[in-house]
Amino acid sequence: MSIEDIKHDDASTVPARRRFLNSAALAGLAGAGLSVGLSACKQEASAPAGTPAAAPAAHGAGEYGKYEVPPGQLDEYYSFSSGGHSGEVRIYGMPSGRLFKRIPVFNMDCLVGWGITNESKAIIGTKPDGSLKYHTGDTHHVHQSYTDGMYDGKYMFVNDKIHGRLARIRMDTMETDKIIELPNIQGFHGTFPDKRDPVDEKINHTTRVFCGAEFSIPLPNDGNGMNDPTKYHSLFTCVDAESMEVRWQALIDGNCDLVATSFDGKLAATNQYNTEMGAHYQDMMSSERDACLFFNVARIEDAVKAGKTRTYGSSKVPVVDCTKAANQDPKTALTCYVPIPKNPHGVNASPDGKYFVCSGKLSPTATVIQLDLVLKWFDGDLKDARDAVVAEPEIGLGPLHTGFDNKGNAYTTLFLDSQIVKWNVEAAIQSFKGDKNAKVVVDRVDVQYQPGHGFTSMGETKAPDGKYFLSDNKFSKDRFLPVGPLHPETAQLIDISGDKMKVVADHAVYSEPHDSIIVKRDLIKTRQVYNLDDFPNAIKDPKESGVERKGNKVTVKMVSQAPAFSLPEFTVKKGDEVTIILTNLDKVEDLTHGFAIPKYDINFIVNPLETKSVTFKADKPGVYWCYCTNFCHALHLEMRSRMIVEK
Ligand SMILES: [Cu+2]
Repeated sequence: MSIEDIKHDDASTVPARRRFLNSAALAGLAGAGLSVGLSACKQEASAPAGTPAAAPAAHGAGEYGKYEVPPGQLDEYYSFSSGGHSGEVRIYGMPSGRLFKRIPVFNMDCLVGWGITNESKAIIGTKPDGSLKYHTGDTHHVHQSYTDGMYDGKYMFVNDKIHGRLARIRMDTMETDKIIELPNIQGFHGTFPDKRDPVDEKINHTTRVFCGAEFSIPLPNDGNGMNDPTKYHSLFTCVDAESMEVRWQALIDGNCDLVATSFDGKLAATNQYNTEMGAHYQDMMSSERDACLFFNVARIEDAVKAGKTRTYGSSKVPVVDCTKAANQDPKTALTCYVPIPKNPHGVNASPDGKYFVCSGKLSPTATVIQLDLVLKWFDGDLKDARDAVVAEPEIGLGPLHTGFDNKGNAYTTLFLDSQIVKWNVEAAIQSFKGDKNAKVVVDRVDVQYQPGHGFTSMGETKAPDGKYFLSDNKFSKDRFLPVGPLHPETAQLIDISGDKMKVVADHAVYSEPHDSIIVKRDLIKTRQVYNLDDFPNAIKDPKESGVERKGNKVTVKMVSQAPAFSLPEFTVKKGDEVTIILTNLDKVEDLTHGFAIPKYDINFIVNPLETKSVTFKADKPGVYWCYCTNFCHALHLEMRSRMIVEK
């Protein structure tokens, strides 16, 4: 038996894992038998085309060899992944699954000094006393900015579900450059940038970011009406992608979950799982149908311009009324509620620009909504919003998220079945019309275990390449060496290029990824060094180094050039408020220095030609050896400066 047989039985009739277990029981020494089969297979297979001759024998050989990246070679894709309640974003290489970078966003990070330096504190947000407003975050969804329906390598947006914040990461440095807090919402879950301007047809790039609030709260949430369900509402928020200011919010019925945007820019949508507006768990599942809620962005912005808005609490953000009651006439409606089966999760845009697909979660179906029919409803030419649904195939238990290839197929994660199901969108539409011969479900593959998000390579652009599907699974159980009670998560790589899906790698990922995008490497252009002019407080010449005093406020200016800081020592007095400004004048790529002050809880890095600063109270007299934490030179250990705090 080869591994091929095990993984690719007709899984629609015999789930492959059960078949495997049966076979294993019959074989008795299944593990041994399998490993013999595998090694034999590895010896026989020849290296696939494109594998360099110099690659070690262990790489490039065997049926999984082509999914490995040999030493010295680069991955074909970046995978950008949210980090869940770690509050960060991660960058992996695909197909290798190698972790390249963890970008601190809403969390603190002592590697780079995120949450410690003055610059990062200003981005995260502080209380009046200068301490961080929040120390926690929960990132769920990452999406990049678009130009002409493709990633443009400019920005990446990510949500914080806990505190209702949106962050922007600039892609040239892959660092967070802006964080804003959305007013009057809780449980900010789904987010998606638009793909072209909804109003100005000439602007064919991302201009706005849409944000869905999952938890309804009393508006305003000021301690009044806490037991009055009619006071509870969710708001859908539109943020300007460039200024990162909130442009408007929409008051809706029900809640928001995930968000999708159309390629023509006209529509944004959110799936809704609690149209019942239940405040308790059991109340949230009583309706047989919830909705996918479409926003007519241009009409909403006309209403904002016309002043048909209100505000809540101290927020100045204009709020438009997008409830059902206020939007009865399609010809003037700002929103269209399309009924779909109960408690949906996930809404994804097909790359041809025609459809949004919602998953059932509590229904074994995916719902295909045709966007031009939604626009027809807004024109008053479609009688019933439900008529925009053009297919609703039964695909399996617990469908959550859908990715797309370049051949008209959709790939949906099935949480309860622990499978990925491949189904054909046009066949589903034909079947919905009554064609009994339409073969909707094309293939299934088991994953280990309980997949949440799943995504195809380039699948959120107009040009998916149909090569990979990545399944972010919620449980890994027995797939990795045990590391205590908290298991690693699995991102399983699936080759979707052939007729049959094939799981080709288990990548262990640190808890807890939710969403990723897989981006071709040539679409990302990073910079290797900063520009001194990017920092108004840069110390451009070592001669500017020194200590300046204004009362008890002391500024210490210095530069780093391997293997020395420009000030071998500096003196301050107990009680001083000390600000240290450090510019790294090394311009060599990758020559980063660190700066740590023992007992003062300070640690940060400065990349080539970058400037950072920290401010602290010199409350402990004595000698403190500030040292370089980031290996930089043969004399790295000698790279120090002595801080003397006089009594
Ligand atoms: Cu150094």
